[in-house]
Amino acid sequence: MTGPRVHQTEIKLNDGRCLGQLTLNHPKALNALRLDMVETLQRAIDAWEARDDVVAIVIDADSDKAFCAGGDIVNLYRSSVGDGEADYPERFFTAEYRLCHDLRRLSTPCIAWGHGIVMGGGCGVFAAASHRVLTETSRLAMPEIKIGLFPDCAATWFFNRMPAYLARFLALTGASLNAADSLFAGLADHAISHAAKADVLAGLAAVDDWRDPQTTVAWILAETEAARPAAEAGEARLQAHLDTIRQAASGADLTQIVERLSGLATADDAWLAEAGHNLIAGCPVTAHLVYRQLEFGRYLSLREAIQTELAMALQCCAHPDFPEGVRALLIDKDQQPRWRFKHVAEVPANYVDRHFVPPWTGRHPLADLAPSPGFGIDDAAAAQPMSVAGAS
Ligand code: QUE
Repeated sequence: MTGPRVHQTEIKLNDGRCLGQLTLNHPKALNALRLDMVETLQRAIDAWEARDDVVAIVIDADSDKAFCAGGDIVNLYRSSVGDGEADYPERFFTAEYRLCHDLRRLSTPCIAWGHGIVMGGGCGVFAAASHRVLTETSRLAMPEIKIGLFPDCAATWFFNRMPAYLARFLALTGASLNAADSLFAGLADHAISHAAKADVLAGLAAVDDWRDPQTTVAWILAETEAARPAAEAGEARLQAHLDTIRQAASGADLTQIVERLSGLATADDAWLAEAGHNLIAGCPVTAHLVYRQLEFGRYLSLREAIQTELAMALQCCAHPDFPEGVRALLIDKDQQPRWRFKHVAEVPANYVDRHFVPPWTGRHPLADLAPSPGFGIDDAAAAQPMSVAGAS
C-alpha cells in the first residue's frame, strides 16, 4: 500500500478560520505530478476557494530534494508506445493545464513553497501561485527541450511576461535558476530559509485580522524573509550575464539565435556553458515550438495560451521526439535521444505547423475555462491562434 501522494490538511487558526495545506508526497519520483495528484490538488483548491473560512492555501512538498520535477511523463511515454490507455495524454494534460489555469485565478491567497527542484510542470504549478517562495536549494527550470516537449503549464503566458530574450534563453536552453536568478526574472517573490517555513505557518496562525488575506500573507512572507532570508541564494547569474544572453538571444532568425546560444557552450562560466550544451543536445523541433509560442503567443489571454498548449502537448505525444526524449532520459537512461531532425534548419515549417492543429474532434476539452478579460485581445480566435499559412 502506498499512502496518498498528496497530503491534504486543514490547519485551524486562532480565530477559528483555517489554512489549507497541500503537501506533495511522492518523493521517489521527485514529486512528478501523476494524474491522481493533479486531481487531488484540483478538488482541494475548488473546495477551499468556495469556502469563506479558508483564508489561505499553502502548497509544499514532503521532500528535501524536490518541490516537483514536472509531469508524469513516464506514463505518457507508455501511452505513446501503445502500452497504456490511449486517452491518457488527453486526460492528463487537460487536468494538469486546468489546474495551472485555476490556480492563477484563485482569489484565496496561495503560497507555493518551492524547496529544491522546481521544474517543468512543477514550475507551472509554482509560478501559478500568488505568493511564490524559493529557498537556498531551489533550482527552477523549464527543461522540456531535453525531452522533446515544450515549456507548458501556461509558460506561453508567463514567459511572454518577461523580456523576450530572457524567455528565449530559458526556454531554448532549459537553464536552471537559483532563488536570486528567479527573483530577478520575476518567476518568484521571496527567497526564505527553508527552516523558516514553520515560522511562516506560525505567523499565519497568529493573525487576528483577516480582512485582507492577500496583503496579510504578503506581509508575513516579507517579514519572515527579512528575518530569515535564504542563506547563500547566490549571486544572480542571470543578472551577471545579461548582456551576453541578450546579444545571443536577440534577432528574428531562429537558426541564428540557436547558433549564438549554442556558442555559450564554450563560455568560461560553467552555468552558461551548461545552458549552451543543453541546447546543442536539445530537440530541434522543440526550438521551433518555443519560437512560435513566444512570437505568436505574445498577445494570447491566459485561457487562450493554455488552450493552445493542449493541442501542442497532444501533438507532441503523437510525434516521435517526445517519446524518444523520455526514453533516452528516463526509461533507458542512455542520454542519447535520436531526434527526428538533427538541426533546427532542417525542420520543415509544415512539420511545426502540425503541432498546433487540435487533434480532438468537436469541443475543446478546455473550452469551459473561465475567460480572462483584460489579458488578451480576441478570445474568440482561440481555435488555432498559432497556425501559420500552409497548416492543414
Ligand atoms: C525535462 C522535463 C522533465 C524531466 C526531465 C527533463 C519532467 C519530469 C521529469 C521527471 C523526473 C523524475 C521522475 C519523473 C519525471 O523529468 O517534466 O517521473 O521520477 O516530470 O529533462 O520536463
